[in-house]
This record gives sequence, structure tokens and C-alpha cells, in this order.
Amino acid sequence: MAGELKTMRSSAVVAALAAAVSAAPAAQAATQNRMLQEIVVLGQKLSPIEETLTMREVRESPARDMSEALKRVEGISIVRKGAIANDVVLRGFQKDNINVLVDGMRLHGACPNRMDSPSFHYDFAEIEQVTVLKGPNDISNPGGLGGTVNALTKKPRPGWGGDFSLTNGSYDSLNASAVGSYGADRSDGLVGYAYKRSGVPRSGDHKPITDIYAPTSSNRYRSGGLDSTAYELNTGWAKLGFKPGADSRLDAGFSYQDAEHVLYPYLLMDAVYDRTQRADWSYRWAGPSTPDRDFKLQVYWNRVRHLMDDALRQSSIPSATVTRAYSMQTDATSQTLGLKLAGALPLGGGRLRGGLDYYQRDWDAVNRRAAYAAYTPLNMIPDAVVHDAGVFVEYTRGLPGEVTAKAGARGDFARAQTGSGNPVVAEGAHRDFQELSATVQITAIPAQGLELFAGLARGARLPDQKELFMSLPTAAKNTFGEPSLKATINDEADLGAKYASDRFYVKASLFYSSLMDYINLRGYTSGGVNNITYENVRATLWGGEFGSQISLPWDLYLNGNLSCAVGNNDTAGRPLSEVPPLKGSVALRYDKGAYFVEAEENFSARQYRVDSALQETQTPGSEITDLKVGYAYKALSIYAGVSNVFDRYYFSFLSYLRDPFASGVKVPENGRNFYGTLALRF
Ligand SMILES: [Cu+2]
Repeated sequence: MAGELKTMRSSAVVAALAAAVSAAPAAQAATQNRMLQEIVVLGQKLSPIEETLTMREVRESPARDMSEALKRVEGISIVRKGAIANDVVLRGFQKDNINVLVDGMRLHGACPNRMDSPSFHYDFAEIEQVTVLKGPNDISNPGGLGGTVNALTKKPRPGWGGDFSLTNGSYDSLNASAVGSYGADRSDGLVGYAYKRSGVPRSGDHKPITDIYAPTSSNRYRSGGLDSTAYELNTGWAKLGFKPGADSRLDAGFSYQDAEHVLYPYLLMDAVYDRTQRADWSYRWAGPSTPDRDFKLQVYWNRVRHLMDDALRQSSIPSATVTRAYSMQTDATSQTLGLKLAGALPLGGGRLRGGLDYYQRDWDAVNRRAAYAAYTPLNMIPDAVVHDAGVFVEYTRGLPGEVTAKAGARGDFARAQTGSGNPVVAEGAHRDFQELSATVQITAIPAQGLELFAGLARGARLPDQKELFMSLPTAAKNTFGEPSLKATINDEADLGAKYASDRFYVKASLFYSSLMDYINLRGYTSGGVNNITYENVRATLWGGEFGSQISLPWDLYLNGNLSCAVGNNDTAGRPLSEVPPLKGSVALRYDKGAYFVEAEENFSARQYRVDSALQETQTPGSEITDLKVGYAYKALSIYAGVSNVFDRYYFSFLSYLRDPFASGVKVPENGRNFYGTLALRF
């Protein structure tokens, strides 16, 4: 239900922000209002459970990928695995508990250890805007019981357009992109290319972030790998649009990404390559003649091939058993095919929206290890496929006194089936699931500028193929899936309030999540063997966010936010693992339109709530200072900044791998680093 209104609102936000940004290179008087325009757009258009990341914020930041840019958004934290490819965590929910989409398309990484999280597979330069909807409030998509992060790609503007950007920074990092577009009355097109690479970042102790293993550790990087290229990525994409009539539009897009030599000090292996193809086709019918009706058909396909091994680590040093360039390797492929059909029409003074969708997710991972019968291939994930067909309907209606009510429900029918076998599951085995999701939301505007929100929602997500069917026996640890896992159900209550004027906004949200059959790791010893598998537990997650942006006298702007989530494994009576601590930031900006200076303080509290069964350890708090400046002249913008000004040596709580592949070390955050960006947009 949030679906439709959210999509409408989000596209309104995109349009308004795009207008605000393209106004930037104009005369100074006009540009002076850029921050104010943003306050109005963000403060008045977004609901209290929505967040957005604007491309202004991305362009000004030194972030290397979308997840890293998203960590400044309230409620979002990231898993630090290396120099790039961080994973998004929303309110303590991660992995399949949240939906990370691009233009509504599902994309699942291939790596069984999430080296290639979904947001790794698209480039910044493809994206216009990222919207975040918190809680299980988007019933137009299956899964995502903790929330939805949707990246919206750039659309061609009328006439010729170009967007060039070049960022150079510490650690020999380079990020270059070029996008060209042309928009006519009936058709438009866009092509883009991006190249990124970096050396290995240094942490506050001036050592490479790969240099974290003890000299005797088998996970230690060999001399050639320790200070090698941290990643190298090439991405190319093209889009074509066509308007058959005034109210209809056809879109087709294709993207190819090749990531090579990506280092993951967080894990026991590194990626040799990730090759991703994405195709998206949609037909939309919505327009001026019938503004209250719309219809959209979308078909998409994506495929990721991922190869990882330990060739750069000590564990691959040749021996009697290690006879190849690696001692362990996983060759993984994932493919997702989806179809979505949705429409809306007026009914009984309100608006009815409904849709049908289907997706198929294939996942196959073959592991080879010197220690497992001399590199005998093992079906770690046995070529398993998930089919999910869903139907949803929602109704939105205005009530007396500036109150809007929405109610909706969704049903999903799913099957998970293996295409090959392994020690855990036979070939052709399957599990069936039927899940019901629902949401009820009330939005009230009791006084001008004040918006109150209350919602109750139920969301569900299926166990994935790894959780169900994985098999990875090793001498030290036997890791396996649990084919009888149930789907996780989240019953969540959300409250939100926002007060906005044309000079400032403040907003606050609270959530309480009661999780039935939460999928959690379970470790136990039997017959002298350490076993790691998954189990369904009862869990609770609760917390909230606070956000504000205030225009002060003398062209000063103050931005402050706080995010907090607390998790409990109620079955075991312990804190829930991998829930980030309280964090926040305060930024003061002097913005004259043509130029700005900004200082930002980011802090994170100590995380003392740890899951002892997973050997989680407390992580100290941190206070990090960032500075940046920017200057715009006509189509040209220049940004420069220094992050972690005081060169602090610190860790994020989500900086080390838990079982079953725990390496026992934490990956530090970057030390003091500099960056500069030159952007040309016309
Ligand atoms: Cu991997």
C-alpha cells in the first residue's frame, strides 16, 4: 500500500530535487535557495517513515559505492568488508530481511557470503535518487520485512544532456563516469560508462586495511596481495524510452558490470571477478488525461557470475595437499527473473491499487577445497531455485479532518527447489510456502506543517537457498542449511511525527518489531564436531530515528540525526547479533549557493549488546570529523574534502565476520583521507 503513494511521492521528490539541482548552476540569487528548496522537498514531501539520499549528497561525498553513501541516512548502517561492496543494514535488519531494489527490480548477489551485496551491482552514475521506506510497509514487493531501499535510475532530460564526473582521492583511488543523453518529444535515450579502482586504504594506524591478520594466520595476505589493487570496476549501461501516446511510455535498459580483483579482508577469500548483467523493460500508462489511473507492466532479468578464492592468502601456499593456485574456491551464479503488473483506479471516494508479481531466483554455488577430497566439487548451494508468485491490493481514502487511511494485504505462494544434491538435501527436493502480509496506516495533519503517522504491518520473508540447503563440511566446522526452516514473520508498529516549514524540518519515528521465526545462526557441538546451522527463533527489534535540517541566519544550515535499534533473541534470552549501536551526526554548513563549506561530526556509541553464542565482541564508540568544500560555476562543480580529519583508528560494529566463517579479526575504517571531484553537468 505504501507502494503506490510512495512511488508517486518518491517520483515527486525526484522531480523536485532534480529541478533544485539543475537550478544550481544558474545565477547566484537562484542558487542561494538550493538548500532551502531541499528542506521544502524533503520536509514536506516525505512521510515520517521515508528517507531519501539525494545525488547532491552523493556527489559531495567520498563514498565508493551506494551503500557507503547510504550510511549517512537515518536508520542505515553498513557492513564493512573491505574498500568497497559494503552491505546495507536498516534498523538492524539486513540481508534478505530488507529489499534492496533498483527501479523496483530484485537483484540477488551470487556470493554465498554476500561479497557482492545487491547495491554493489550498480554504479552511482546510473542513479538519480535512492528512497528508503522503513518497516514492512511496502506490500507491492515480496519479502523485505524490515524495509525497502529502492534506487531510481536517471532518466534522459529534454534535449542533449551530459554528466561527467571525476573523483581522485587517497589510496590512489579513481572514480570516473560519463553519461550522455538525448530527449525528444516521442523518444529518448541515455548511455553511460563508469570506471572505478583503488589501492588498499590505510586505517588510522597507517597500515593497509588488509594487514590485520597475525603473521601466523592462514588468512593473512601473501606479500603480493597485501598492498595490491583493492578493486577495479567497469560498468556500462544504456536506456531507451519511447512514448507511443500522451499517456504511455515504454522503457528498456541494459547494464553490464565487470568487477575484478576485489579484496575482502573481512572474509577468508577475495573475489577474482563479479560479472553482472541487468535488463529491465517496462510499459507504463499514466498521464494528464486520467491523472488518477495508472498501469505498469515490468519485466526484468539479471545474472551475476562470481568467482572467489584464497589465492592471495597464506592458506594457498603450495603444499602436499594444496596443488592448485588456491586451497579453496567458490564459483557461484545467481539469476533473477521477474514480472510485475500493477495498476490503480479511483473507487468510492478513494483509490484502489492492486497488482500481481512473480519472480524466480536461481542460485548455484560450487565449492572446491584442497582439504575436501582433493578439490572434489561440492554443491555448496545445490542449484536451487525459488519461485514466488504474489498478489496485493490496497485502498487509500481521505477521511474528515485531514486524515488519510490506507489498508492493504498481500499473499505470496512460493516454492524452493533444488536442482542438484549435496550431503544436506537431495536433488529435486522442495519446500512450499504460503505467506500473508498486511498493513494499515493512518496519516493525520492536525495543524499546518505537522504530520503524524501511525502504522501496523505484518511482513514475511522466505528462508533463502543458503539457509535452507547449504552444505559445507570442513575439518573444524560443519556448516549446513536447515531444510525445515519457516518463513520469518514481522509484526511491526510504527509511529512518526514531522514538523516542517519552509525554513526547517524535524522528524522522529519509532518502531517496535515482534519477529516470529526470525532466522538466526545456531552453533552446537556433537561428537567432537562443531556444527553451525540456522534455526527459527523469536526475536524483538525496536528503536527509532530522529532527523532535522534547519536554516539559520547568515546562510548557515544545521543538520542533525540519530538512529537507534535494539535487538533481542527472546528464545535464547540474549541480545540479537549484528545490530548496530546508537549513531548520529551533526553538520554545520555555510552555503552561499555558488560555494559552501561544511563540517560534520559523526559519532557511534559503544556496542556492548553482543551475542556471546556467536563470539561477538564489544566495539568501542567513535567520533569522526569530516570537512568538505564545494564551488559551482555554470555547468562546472568542484568538491574537495577530508574525511576522518584527526586520523582516528576505529571500527564499525559491523566490521567482522561472525560464524560460520569468522576470521576472528575486525576490518578498521579508513584513516584520514582526501578527495577531490570535478563534475560537469549540462
Ligand atoms: Cu564470494
